[in-house]
Amino acid sequence: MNLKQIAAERAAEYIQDGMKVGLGTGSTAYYAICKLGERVRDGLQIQAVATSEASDKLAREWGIPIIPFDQIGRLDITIDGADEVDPDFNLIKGGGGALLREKIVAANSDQLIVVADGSKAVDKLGRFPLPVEVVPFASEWTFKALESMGCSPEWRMNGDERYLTDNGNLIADCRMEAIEQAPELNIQLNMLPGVVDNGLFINMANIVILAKEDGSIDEL
Ligand code: ABF
Repeated sequence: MNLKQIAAERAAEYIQDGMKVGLGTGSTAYYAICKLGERVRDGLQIQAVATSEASDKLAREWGIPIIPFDQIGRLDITIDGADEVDPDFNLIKGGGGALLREKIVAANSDQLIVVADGSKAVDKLGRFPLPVEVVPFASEWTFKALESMGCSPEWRMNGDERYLTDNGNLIADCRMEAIEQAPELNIQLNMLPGVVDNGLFINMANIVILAKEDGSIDEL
């Protein structure tokens, strides 16, 4: 079993009958969805919402009941991956492009369980480029505003085209190297009119499950 799978399958043990569950996105969340799918086939009764089209499709293939977000109500637990986790459990997410739905689903959950291999733990956020979701209208204006803030943005590309999120927006990956004041930056970025949201998840994670090289688990 690889490290991502070890962390994800441990998180899946938190899910019990009758729970409403948020399904994350990415290669670690993938294993959590598969494990939950196996358990659903064995009789586990849950309802779920997915944070991306890809996770929605995977969950449906496993027979996990997917409910529209506006009909499911408050979620008990969301299991999702991360690109970086700092000692305060603040996160960078969105390397997979699903940060907006991930943040909405996490905000509507009693608990957010973050699953990752140990390499995602950092002392300070920012080495991983911070994804910022930008509406297409006036996107060059927004890009310049990000530059003026010192964020060093680069448009995420998909071949020759700009990458589009599941919501039809663009992503500017901001190469910050080290983020000194993540809570403040989160607010400043989201105050820019063309920014829909950014990949800083501040005070949102409740439990972090990191699988380490030796196969042991840090459950924090
Ligand atoms: C999602 O998947 C994202 O927020 C994050 O960008 C990514 C983590 O990737 P992986 O689990 O594939 O390493 O959770």
